[in-house]
Amino acid sequence: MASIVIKGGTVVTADLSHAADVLVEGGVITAIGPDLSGDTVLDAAGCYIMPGGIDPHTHLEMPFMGTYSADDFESGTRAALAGGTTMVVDFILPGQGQGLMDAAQMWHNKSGRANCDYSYHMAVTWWGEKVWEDMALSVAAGIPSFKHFMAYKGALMVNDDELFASFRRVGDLGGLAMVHAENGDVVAELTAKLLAEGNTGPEAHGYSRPPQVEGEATNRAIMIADMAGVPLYVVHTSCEDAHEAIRRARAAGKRVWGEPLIQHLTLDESEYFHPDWDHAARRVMSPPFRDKKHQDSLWAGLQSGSLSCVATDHCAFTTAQKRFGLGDFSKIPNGTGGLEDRLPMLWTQGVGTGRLTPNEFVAVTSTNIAKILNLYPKKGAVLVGADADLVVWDPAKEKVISAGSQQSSIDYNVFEGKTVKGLPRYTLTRGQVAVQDGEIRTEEGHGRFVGRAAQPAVNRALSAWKELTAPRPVQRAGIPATGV
Ligand code: DUC
Ligand code: ZN
Ligand code: ZN
Ligand code: ZN
Repeated sequence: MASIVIKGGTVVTADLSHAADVLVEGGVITAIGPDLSGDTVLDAAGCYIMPGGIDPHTHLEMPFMGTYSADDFESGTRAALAGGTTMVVDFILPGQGQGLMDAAQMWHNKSGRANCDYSYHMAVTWWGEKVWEDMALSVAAGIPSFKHFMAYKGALMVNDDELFASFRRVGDLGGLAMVHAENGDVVAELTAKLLAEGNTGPEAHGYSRPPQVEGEATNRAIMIADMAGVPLYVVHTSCEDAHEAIRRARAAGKRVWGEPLIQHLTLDESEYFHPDWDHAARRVMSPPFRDKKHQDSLWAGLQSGSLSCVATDHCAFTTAQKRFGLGDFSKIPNGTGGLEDRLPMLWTQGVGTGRLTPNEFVAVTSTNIAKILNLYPKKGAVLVGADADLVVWDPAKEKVISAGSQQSSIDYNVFEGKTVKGLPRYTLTRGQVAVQDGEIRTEEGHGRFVGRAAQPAVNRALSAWKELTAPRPVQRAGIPATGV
């Protein structure tokens, strides 16, 4: 079997940095140490050898707001690999009334062209007995994390009674509850008011979803998760109000995690006041970009450990799609890209400024989420036996981000014009070199689905409420309890 040796670099993990060569055979790491040899040599002199990035939050080819997100599993994972990310976790979004496993099959059909490995979260977009039953099948099929939208009223939003019932079910199954935390009722009211007063442009988007709607929903989700006895992962934490709730929950011993996005860390609300409508609309996503106070809070959370993972929420729409919202900001498809730029932007603005150490960078881009999602140490590690999902990172390599040279299918880039210093020299996906000195050598269909096991033993011990009330009646889909 042909082997690859990565020579002359410094291995950087979430724990430590040390000079070593890395030997790769059959898609996995088989040795780490001095003076290794192999059939092919990749020169890592001056570079860091790190676990490839894991993006826990993508929406590839997703039906949303009357259209489909523009990057599919092929272009999305190609963009990921170009930027040093070797795994994505995408959200399965069942339609209203659609069974979860039916939706999962649709996602499996789409993901056959992936260039790197991938996993899924399941979204709970409606509630009923069928969903309650399918949740067990989802866990058995390797999809034990369940996302709930507290916003997008009239479409994806679930109410508190449904949230509580679903969270309890997730807890009983040993899964992970996830939330998009914004108060959808308040967002709907503010949106209607802004439009009625003639505020139709993209600059109104931020006013329709102030930090308070996110702070309130984050607090509510944390309390409901605690009562349900389930761990909680809060996606796209964008502001101090939400971060404060997460920080407080963690300090109180609750198993709650927060996920800032690279966009919220590095772009601010002034983008929505750009005189060019297209410029502003291209940056419309939910939650919206915030001001510097909130950005500082997110960086501080990464430094102190109160926030755990940096994601993208990659949900890219072309300019033509964004223009569906001309004359009504609430119809601008929500979402931005970032898969190719997450690692270079975080390295430049985090490690490059001294805000993060290289080890913290690995933790928040790869290892932490691998542990939270029960992928570790197959993913997120540089260890013998781990998958050879690796990035050989050249801290001296520079470029200016430009849509003209990106892998994503869209016609712009929200980071356009930003200089990044720190880029992949090589990206390896299960031992295959997918990026070599900027040249893309991805192989369509190389990516595989990675199923994940539930963690019932871990999760059972979480909530005092659960301990006090166990054994408890089995609650079926919003239906009266049936007894144990
Ligand atoms: N927010 C976005 O901006 N896009 C996709 C879904 C979401 O919650
Ligand atoms: Zn969301
Ligand atoms: Zn999302
Ligand atoms: Zn292959």
